[in-house]
Amino acid sequence: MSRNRLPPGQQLAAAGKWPVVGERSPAESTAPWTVTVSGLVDRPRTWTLAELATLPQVVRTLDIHCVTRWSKFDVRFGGVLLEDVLKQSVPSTSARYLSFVARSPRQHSTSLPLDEALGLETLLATTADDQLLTSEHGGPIRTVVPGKYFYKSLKWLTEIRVLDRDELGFWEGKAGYHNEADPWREQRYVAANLNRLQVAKAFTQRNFAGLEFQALEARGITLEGLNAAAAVLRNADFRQARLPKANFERANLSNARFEQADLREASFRDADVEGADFSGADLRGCDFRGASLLGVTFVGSRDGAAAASPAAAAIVDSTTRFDAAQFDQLFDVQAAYLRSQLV
Ligand SMILES: Nc1nc2c(c(=O)[nH]1)N[C@H]1C(S)=C(S)[C@@H](COP(=O)(O)O)O[C@H]1N2
Ligand SMILES: [Mo]
Repeated sequence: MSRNRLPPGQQLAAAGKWPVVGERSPAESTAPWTVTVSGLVDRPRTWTLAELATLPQVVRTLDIHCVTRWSKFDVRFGGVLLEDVLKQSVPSTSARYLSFVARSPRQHSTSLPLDEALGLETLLATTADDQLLTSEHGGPIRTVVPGKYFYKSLKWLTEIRVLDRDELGFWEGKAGYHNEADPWREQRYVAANLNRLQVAKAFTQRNFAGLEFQALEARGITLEGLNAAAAVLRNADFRQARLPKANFERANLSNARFEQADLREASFRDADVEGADFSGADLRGCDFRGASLLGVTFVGSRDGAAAASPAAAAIVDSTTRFDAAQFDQLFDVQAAYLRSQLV
């Protein structure tokens, strides 16, 4: 038997109904519609719709799943493959992420890892059920990303930025929507036990103080000066996040991931960072006094990969503060690495 087509927590929208979610219309402009491929590519290019129409046209019948719990089966989307557009621009070897940007009042955006966007066969769609896309559903052109919540499918596409780091989109960076967005794993919001308004407020005010997030997904996020005092952030993923001057005093960060994060002048005083991974993070000016450091990684990675490569070592210098006694909690190679850097 084939697996249930309806992901957990979803309901089918009424027959023939397709709700409009989020922005309802693009930015007003009389300029002809274009789609630009920019960033880490050998050949940046701006396409008119007529030029895009010369690429191979594909039709895909897809199920869409909105994070607000409605799904719609068998929408026939027509357009061109992202892959066919990107390959004309030749992404450079450092390209890892794509940010899709809308010609909309708030320049709405959403992002995906490059490999995933291609692997899922992302479409730049111009038709749905054999009709031109209506404006409210993203016409004249939108992305459609099969297998993700529909918020990863951007209406009114006007730019595809090719990047080496993730830049979180509008919902993901401002409203706590999950950056991976897999409907089969119910990756709706970064914090399962907070409602969307609470999460949105925490992010816009950069104030997580005292809040509890389960396995917060905050990879690549920018939250300079975040106040996360006494927050419960076990298993949080802050890889590559920009968190200078963040306040994590007394927070529970056990097993959190901070690889490659910018943590300059952050405070972890009296925090629990047991099992956390700081490899590659910038820890200049950071304060770890009083923190519990059992099993922390500063050099090499917790996954054992790239153990000896210099990029995998945290940046630590005489401005990074520890109590001498804390080194007893660390594995020998970790303590030796810190001692070698702190002099
Ligand atoms: N430009 C833009 N694209 C967007 C949004 C938005 O607000 N602006 N909302 C997203 C969300 S949350 C969903 S569910 C789908 C909704 O698409 P629809 O209105 O065609 O159903 O578009 C996504 N793409
Ligand atoms: Mo959505």
